[in-house]
Amino acid sequence: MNEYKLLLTGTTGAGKTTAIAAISEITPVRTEVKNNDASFAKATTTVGLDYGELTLDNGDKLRLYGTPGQPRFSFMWRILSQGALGLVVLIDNSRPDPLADLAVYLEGFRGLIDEAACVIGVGRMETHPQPGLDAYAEALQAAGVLCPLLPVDVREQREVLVLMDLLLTQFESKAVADGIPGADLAGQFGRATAALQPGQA
Ligand SMILES: Nc1nc2c(ncn2[C@@H]2O[C@H](COP(=O)(O)OP(=O)(O)OP(=O)(O)O)[C@@H](O)[C@H]2O)c(=O)[nH]1
Ligand SMILES: [Mg+2]
Repeated sequence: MNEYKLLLTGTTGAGKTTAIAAISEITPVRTEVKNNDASFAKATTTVGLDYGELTLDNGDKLRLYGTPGQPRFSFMWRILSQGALGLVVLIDNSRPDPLADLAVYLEGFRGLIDEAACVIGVGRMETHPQPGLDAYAEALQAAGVLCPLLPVDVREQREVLVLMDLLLTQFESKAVADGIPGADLAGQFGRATAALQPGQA
């Protein structure tokens, strides 16, 4: 059995814990505490990490890790990045400067992004359409990062699955380009999750 580690990162409230809970087949391991930071209105925040699992069609396992959101825990980003196959960056478009948030994660996870795969999901675009996806695409290009970018609502299981699928597909393409036989991860993932019902992950 092979195991693959995927990371989700993003600012506090971007939805890392929600996204992992949406697709994990085990009850996610959370390290939530009551939020005492008045700068964001949320009852709980993750201080360590989130962890969830998803078994692929062939029995291989995806291990899903959510990083702590706050930059003061950024020392953990490096630890968690080790051996990861890819990174999902979740952006909350309702924050004051979400493009600056993106820059923080592109910088903080540069090694992983360059060596592995990444996908950017921008949340809350319905209520906060600006900055638009064009601005994000320009920022990615300026940073020399090539990865899929899409709006996402992490409360929707299907949308979280799309993010993961994009990550696995990229990993597969890179493996093939590097002459390594692909593990058909995206296909395994698609078959494993096809029957998932919302809330039944
Ligand atoms: N209204 C609305 N709520 C959203 C949307 N996306 C996410 N949320 C909510 O935003 C909250 C996200 O919280 P978490 O999943 O705890 O965020 P997190 O990234 O784990 O945050 P930290 O652990 O503090 O770093 C949840 O209550 C979601 O339901 C959206 O598009 N619209
Ligand atoms: Mg969290």
